[in-house]
Amino acid sequence: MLNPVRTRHNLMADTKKPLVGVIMGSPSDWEVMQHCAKQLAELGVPHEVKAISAHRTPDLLFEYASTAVARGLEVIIAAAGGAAHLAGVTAAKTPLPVLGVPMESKLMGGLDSLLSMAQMPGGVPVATFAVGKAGAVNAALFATTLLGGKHAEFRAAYEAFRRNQTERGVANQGIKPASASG
Ligand code: RP5
Repeated sequence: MLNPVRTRHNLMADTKKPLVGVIMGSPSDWEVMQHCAKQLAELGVPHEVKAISAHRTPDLLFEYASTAVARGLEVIIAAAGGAAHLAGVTAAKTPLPVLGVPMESKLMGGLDSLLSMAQMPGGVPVATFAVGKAGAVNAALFATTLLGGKHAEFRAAYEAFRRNQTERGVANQGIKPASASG
């Protein structure tokens, strides 16, 4: 769960001015979205994390999205589950790229979230990622590649991440077959 001392809709996850806004429909999404924030932190990307709901706090979301450019944000990552309208409504109120992360849901395992997020009408794009942790991490990586087009340090950080990942894969090719006795 979000650390209650650090939530309050204004958590700065970095002392530098945030370039990425990570928002989620509920503090209950933090269990998954912490992996997004962790990945951004590991890449040195200044970001902020907030719980804002398209349904429960719509005015707050409108204010957040419509002031995002003026506040210096360059990418917004929006996570929500179920009737997952957060990313779409955010995209409707900002010209910034919006990356959506569907959360797993109790009813349909996140398929409802995925479709709610992905099936945007033409003209208002949301780049929708995989359900759950993989989507949370990939949204962070993708946000970093977007920033890399303008900021050389984030391009370099992303390239180093990919290099390390490949090196680890090359070094760990061995699979230990399960023993017959189990
Ligand atoms: C969505 O409803 C949230 O993004 C969350 O995934 C889901 C459940 O929220 P809570 O009832 O746990 O606050 O809006």
